Amino acid sequence: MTDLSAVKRSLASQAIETPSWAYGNSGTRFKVFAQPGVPRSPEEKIADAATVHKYTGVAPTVALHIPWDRVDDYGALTRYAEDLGVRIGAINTNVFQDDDYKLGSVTNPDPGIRRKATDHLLDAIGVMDATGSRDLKLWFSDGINYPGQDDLRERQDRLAAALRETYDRLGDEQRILLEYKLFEPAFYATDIPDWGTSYAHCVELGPKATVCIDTGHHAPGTNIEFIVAFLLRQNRLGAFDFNSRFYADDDLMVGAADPFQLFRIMYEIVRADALDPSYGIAFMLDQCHNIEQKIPAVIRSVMNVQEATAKALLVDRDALATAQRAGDVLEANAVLMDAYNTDVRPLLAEVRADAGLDPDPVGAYRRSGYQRRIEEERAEGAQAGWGA
Ligand SMILES: [Mn+2]
Repeated sequence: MTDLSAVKRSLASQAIETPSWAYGNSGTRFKVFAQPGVPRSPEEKIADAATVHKYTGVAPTVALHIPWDRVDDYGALTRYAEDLGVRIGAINTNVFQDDDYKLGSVTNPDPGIRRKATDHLLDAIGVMDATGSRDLKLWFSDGINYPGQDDLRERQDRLAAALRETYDRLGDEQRILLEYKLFEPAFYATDIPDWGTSYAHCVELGPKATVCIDTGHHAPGTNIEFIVAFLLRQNRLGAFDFNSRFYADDDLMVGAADPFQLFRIMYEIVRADALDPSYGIAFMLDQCHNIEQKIPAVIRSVMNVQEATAKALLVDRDALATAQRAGDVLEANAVLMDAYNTDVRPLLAEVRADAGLDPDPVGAYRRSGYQRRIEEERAEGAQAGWGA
């Protein structure tokens, strides 16, 4: 039997990090549709993130992206966030938007460009020192489009050298989260295409380097929960970038495309007792709300993670273990599916009510008048979320 009060405690203490870029305008290569009320500054992105936390109670940190969220005084920005009831989370680097990076950043054949890219990573650790952030998130667009374009193995050597220099600059409490992506923008070979490549570089670097699983960065049909289980066993799972994919790196709301997959992922987390923030996994969203209203979309995404988590916590692990040991295939599957098929919305409504929150976070946001206020206040000078 599952202990319901323990489930509620776990849900109440869950922490999901939202990304600053989710609040700004975003789009595809074809068009960015501007929305009214989007933030014009890092401070306004943080204010929107604090609003999501206010209505969900489980989104206490916001990830920043440098240079999109560059400010003169990161100490002041940190205090600004704390005054609004949130903290600065992971610092995301950007070595993909400069003309110099056409042939790669840290794997570029030109040592001068590699130096520039690595310096950006080192600068980002300086930002972390000021914000008190634990995590440096590294994603590299590096790769090649044509066979023979560059030397595959030498590019790994260049990558390893840049990662080593960055790792050695980390403080005692700081970590690298090394993300991978199968393809795009490189179409023939990406320098960190999969979790195995990321994992191998992390092992080479040391214990402060861990893998970040972006749920949208896999080939169709990839068993992501297997990757989760494997990395947990190796103590190398540092973070998730949650989102949904139908076709490629679609960055849609987590749980929208495949809520069952999200449940299976969260079950592996629960199975490893790795849900509590003290375990050290950063559960982050990495999404772009191109056509839907942004703040309620982030709230909805947080709720989707909560629902998958609640179902995972409801799995009767004793009954599952018994069925598994007995080799009872159908019963083991049924135990898992019983939990998945439970409607956990009333349970989560109780958890929110217990925390003094409205049981309906999206409804509460819509009734709050916040959207109308930001559309008026930010009528002039809205900035694109994908640029500084
Ligand atoms: Mn990502």
